[in-house]
Amino acid sequence: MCGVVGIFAYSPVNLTLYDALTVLQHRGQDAAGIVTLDEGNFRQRKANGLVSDVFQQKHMMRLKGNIGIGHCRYPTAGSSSAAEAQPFYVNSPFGIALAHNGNLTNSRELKRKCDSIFRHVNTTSDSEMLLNIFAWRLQQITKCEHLPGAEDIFAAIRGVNDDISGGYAVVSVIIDVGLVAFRDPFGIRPLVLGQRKDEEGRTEYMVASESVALAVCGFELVRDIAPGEAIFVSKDGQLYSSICAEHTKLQPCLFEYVYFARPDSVMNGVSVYASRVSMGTKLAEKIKREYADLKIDVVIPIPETSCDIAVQIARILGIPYRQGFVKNRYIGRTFIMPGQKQRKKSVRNKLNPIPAEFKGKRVLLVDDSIVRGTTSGQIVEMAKEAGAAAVYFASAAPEVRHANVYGIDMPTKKELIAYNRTNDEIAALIGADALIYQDLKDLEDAVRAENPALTVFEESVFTGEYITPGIDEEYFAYLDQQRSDDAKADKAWKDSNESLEIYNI
Ligand code: PIN
Repeated sequence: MCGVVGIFAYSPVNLTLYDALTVLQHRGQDAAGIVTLDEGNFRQRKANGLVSDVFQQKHMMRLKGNIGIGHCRYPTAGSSSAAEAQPFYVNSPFGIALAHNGNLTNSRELKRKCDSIFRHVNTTSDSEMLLNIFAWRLQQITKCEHLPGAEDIFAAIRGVNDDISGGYAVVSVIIDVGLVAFRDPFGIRPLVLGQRKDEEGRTEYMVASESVALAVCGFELVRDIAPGEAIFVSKDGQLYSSICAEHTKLQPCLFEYVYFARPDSVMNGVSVYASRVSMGTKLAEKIKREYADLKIDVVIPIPETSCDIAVQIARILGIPYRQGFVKNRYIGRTFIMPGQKQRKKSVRNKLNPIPAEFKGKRVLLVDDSIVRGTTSGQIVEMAKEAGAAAVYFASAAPEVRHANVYGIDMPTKKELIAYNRTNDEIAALIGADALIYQDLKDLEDAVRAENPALTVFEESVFTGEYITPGIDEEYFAYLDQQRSDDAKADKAWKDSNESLEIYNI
């Protein structure tokens, strides 16, 4: 996952972009970047690391200008090198910088297309390809005879949407032109629009992956960018919008609600927090219905996404809720670390049990999801070592059995614990005395409770049904080769030996 932000204002945007990226940090902790537009020139800073590490005062001072975009990265396709930190930049046909959240599933085709139109891409990043396709489309439309206006930009994005496939939320700035943002035709990846008034009453605009970034930066949420919609804020502050895809249908990623988004965000008209509370309600009802004979003494969340879910389960079951694990908040999300060995070690570093909450008790551990099951297994082991008499495990998401191709970095299918396994087999592998998964319909209903118009979701990790074309065995073979732990370890090694760092100020 990644976080994106774009701001048009009448005063410098560097600090607001920085604040927004800090608030979106949970979406990616691998690299961060900002590009601002300073009187006909781009200013850029990007590097590997957390937002607070990447931007020092000297960088902030140089990031001048009233329009800019920002990105924080969690690598999905491509590698995690500094050269692939976003935004990317091209100087032809105009100065264009672009950053994106998501994954393009036809990146191999796009690479061939870039070669055929003589646009050189310097990295394996699908974002760099996307930028070059966008630039090429703008070039076709304007013939390099004039700067693009709103209609030219929308026509170019219509072309881009024909060329690319996958899940994407894009922000871009064009020198002397303005700020551009667009979302894929299914609205798989999130993108919201906000506005605020400056001291003179002029309207300033912000787009971001999550509404929490708007709230923290003093912008009010106007609406979600619609599926296939593009918006353009011209350099003189006019907002234009257009649906730039022929067939659009809102089918947002269900997993955003399960785990990725911050609870204080509102996505597609649904409070993420409220959806998680509803997930707890649904799961508790299932436990009452189908696991009535389980004797549970205490409900313990595996912090922290699942806390909101577990409180509700405890309330509905009428069983005490206890924070039995203490989380070291200075260690990053274990899920987000590359390479299996590092992941294993960091679970123990990150969570520590309070023995009194476990000793002699039958505990119900609650997590948002079980992906590989490695951390779940270690946590069950910790609970038993702390003296639990029985350990039951509840997951707020159903069995994750299929790879994600739209920008959530899940392991390959074979590395998923639920792949080709029954509930009993999974329970045995993680060492749980009972394992309760949320039903998919309940998860959908939990999210749609606040917005009944959300009839369908992108939920391929649970169903194996992919909503864009070309997701076939051949594509999975390619993904497997990109995403396996071995491939990641290899990439990490190469990246650590890399010396190429371009465009940094
Ligand atoms: C962690 C959220 N959540 C915990 C992410 C672990 C799957 N994992 C997905 C569970 S946090 S595993 O609350 O945001 O810190 O199944 O792959 O072992």
